[in-house]
Amino acid sequence: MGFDSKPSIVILTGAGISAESGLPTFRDNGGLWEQHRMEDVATPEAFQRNPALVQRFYNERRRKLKDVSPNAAHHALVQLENHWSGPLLLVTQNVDDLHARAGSRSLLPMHGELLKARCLECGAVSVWVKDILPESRCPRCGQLGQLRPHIVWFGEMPLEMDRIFTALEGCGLFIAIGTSGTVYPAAGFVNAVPAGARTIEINLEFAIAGSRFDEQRQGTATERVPELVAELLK
Ligand code: BJW
Repeated sequence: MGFDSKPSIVILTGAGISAESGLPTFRDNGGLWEQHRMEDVATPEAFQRNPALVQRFYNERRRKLKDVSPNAAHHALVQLENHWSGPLLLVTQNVDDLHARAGSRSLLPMHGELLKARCLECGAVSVWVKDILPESRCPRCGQLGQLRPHIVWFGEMPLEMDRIFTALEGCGLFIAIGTSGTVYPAAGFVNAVPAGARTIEINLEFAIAGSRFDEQRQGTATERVPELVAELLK
């Protein structure tokens, strides 16, 4: 079903949209949290306790980005952005660069980006495509060994929350793709949209308990997202 006028769209993506590109999700079978305890690699305390382990976890994931490419779901969202005449904001929980590489422009990576490093000394955020090592220097202030991955860990504030909630509160369509909806604040975004807004969820599988979305479309992101985009642009 299409729209008569063009409402503002907010799209939230999670690890499921990149799964078919070859990047593991967190909580599925074979996911990242099966091999690593999230308390050991994705908290500020873990980084203080064992920076080498945390850097290795993110260095390995950063290296892997070279071997993967955006898939049909990432590309379909670019089509939607290019042809939708209303406002559109793509909020991703993913730290990979696949939306950006596909060509999404109105993109907000709320949990940070693997290809950036942040300096604990001067706060500068720099593009960083290599491993972060003890001998790495901040490109801005030159300090040695003070770079951390530009990633939002548990207990830290996700990025640009004001901009996200402003968009949610003004949207007419909210679409969540490939996220388990277990991590807040993203899991609560569906509750922040106006009462009349349409809400659609795409996922490989759904919990049996009731959903907070108007529509649930079950299937892979590479099937369901291009389908939905074609419907919306009809
Ligand atoms: C497919 C598919 C295919 C597979 N096609 N689909 C107690 C109660 C409530 C909240 C809290 C609490 N205790 C602590 C909190 C807060 C905490 C939190 O939510 N914890 C929960 C675990 C309970 N949150 C925070 O700390 C956040 N900060 C915060 O809250 O600040 C305060 C604040 C308050 C109010 C407003 C604003 C701020 C920070 C969260 C940081 C999350 N960081 C991580 C790791 C870092 C990034 C990284 O290393 O990559 O981000 S955790 C991890 O989970 C990662 C992801 O972005 C995030 C979400 O995971 P996602 O994407 O949903 O992946 P999965 O694996 O869970 O699901 C994949 C889905 O895809 C599945 O459903 C599959 O079915 C599906 N799928 N293949 C379609 N082909």
